[in-house]
Amino acid sequence: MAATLESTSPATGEVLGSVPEGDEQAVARAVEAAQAAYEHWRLVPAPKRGEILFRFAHIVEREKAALTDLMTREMGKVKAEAGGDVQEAIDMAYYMAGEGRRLFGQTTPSELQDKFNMSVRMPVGVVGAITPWNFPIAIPSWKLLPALVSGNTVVLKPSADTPLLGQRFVELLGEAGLPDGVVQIVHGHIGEALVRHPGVPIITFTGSRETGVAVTKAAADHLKHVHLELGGKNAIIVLDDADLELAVEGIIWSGFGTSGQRCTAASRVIAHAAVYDELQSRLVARAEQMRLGPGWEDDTDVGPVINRAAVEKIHSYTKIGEDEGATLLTGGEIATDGDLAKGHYYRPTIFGAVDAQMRIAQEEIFGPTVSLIEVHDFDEAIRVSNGIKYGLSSSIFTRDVNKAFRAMRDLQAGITYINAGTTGAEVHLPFGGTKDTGNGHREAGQAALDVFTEWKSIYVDYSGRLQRAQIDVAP
Ligand code: UN1
Repeated sequence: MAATLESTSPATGEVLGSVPEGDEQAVARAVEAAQAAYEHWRLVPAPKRGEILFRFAHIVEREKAALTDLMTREMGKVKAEAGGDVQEAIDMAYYMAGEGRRLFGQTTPSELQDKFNMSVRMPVGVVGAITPWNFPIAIPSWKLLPALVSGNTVVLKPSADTPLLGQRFVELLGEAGLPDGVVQIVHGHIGEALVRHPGVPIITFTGSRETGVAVTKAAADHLKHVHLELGGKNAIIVLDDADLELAVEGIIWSGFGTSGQRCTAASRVIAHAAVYDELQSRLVARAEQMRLGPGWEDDTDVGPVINRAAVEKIHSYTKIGEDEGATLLTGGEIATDGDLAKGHYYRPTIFGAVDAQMRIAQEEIFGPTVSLIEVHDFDEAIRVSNGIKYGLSSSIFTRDVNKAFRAMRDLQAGITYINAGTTGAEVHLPFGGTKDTGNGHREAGQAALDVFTEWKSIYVDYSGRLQRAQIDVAP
């Protein structure tokens, strides 16, 4: 009997369904089919490819409520956030559909007479897309839609924690009119087989730093293009002139939204000494009011975390923080009251008196744990914010326009928010990070096309004679 992969709800442990589990042979078959499909897909005019994405956007809009509900069950995030995740895919589909009529290259003058120069974006072939569970509809859209509109075909490996959403995503692309074979899906723990397959010239991966390094090494033998979106240890700076209530809202949303399981989550708060105490007490009060529960219930503020291993990892960091001498202000425990015991719930956790070098302030926890760090001036705040290996998102709350602009210049991160938390990226701007958050590429916006295309420069000589560049130029 063929192996299957079960999907269970992190909210209740209930089995939601299953999908066929792939192995190395399944990867090989998927790549072969995607290679065959590439030969005709690359020739479909880009505006036509875009029209399919446009129809996909409509279909996902129609399916938004159902996908949102499934996401609250399979991944666990609360209804409003699950709806946002689906909306992000709709937005990306409309945006990339439009790219079908742009995909702009450059035309330039030639240094020679009767010669025409231009550059065009070329598709590359089969893209291997490895997507995480935390944005199970949005992130596949970030990867697949720019890859497809550019003329590539794709083998998608969604997270083993959210296979049903991955499956649904691909089914809806089919319904939108994507030709057979253009997108393949393989489930299970087959990421390495996909990364090593010689027929897959591009790998796009979102996940941990450690896996990102392994992906890069495995892809090196075939000199693959590798796009990585890795971790974060994002900070919100709160200066002494900040609107404190607004800062509290931003921290609660960015720190505990999606139960802290966003690459862009705020896991550090860097507060000026003049507002530190007040901020701390307001944050603790707010965190303690948050209601844990299944994402589909209207009054749930914080949903479950993804699985048992995640809850254990998060809890191990609570112990690490206590051992390091930080003050556990609230939370710090697995929630098991009533029906919560059936799922994987962790209480919103805040540590005070955190030193910037502690492990809880340096390592990605990927859960609802926020560390408060006190600083004494703007320069120290920037130094602390930058004093980590990652560089994804960053934020500052201040009413001083000069400090805001200095922060925009000096924060070492791919994203900076002014007077907003660290989450909330929009699809038409580049998304990604500096330092160990990635390898210099960006998703979303025009920048995504750079991951999925290669430039070709074309020279057309209509002079009817040999014209040698650099030599036969007019004096
Ligand atoms: C992620 O956490 O991997 O800006 C993506 C945000 C979301 C996307 C997060 N729009 O937080």
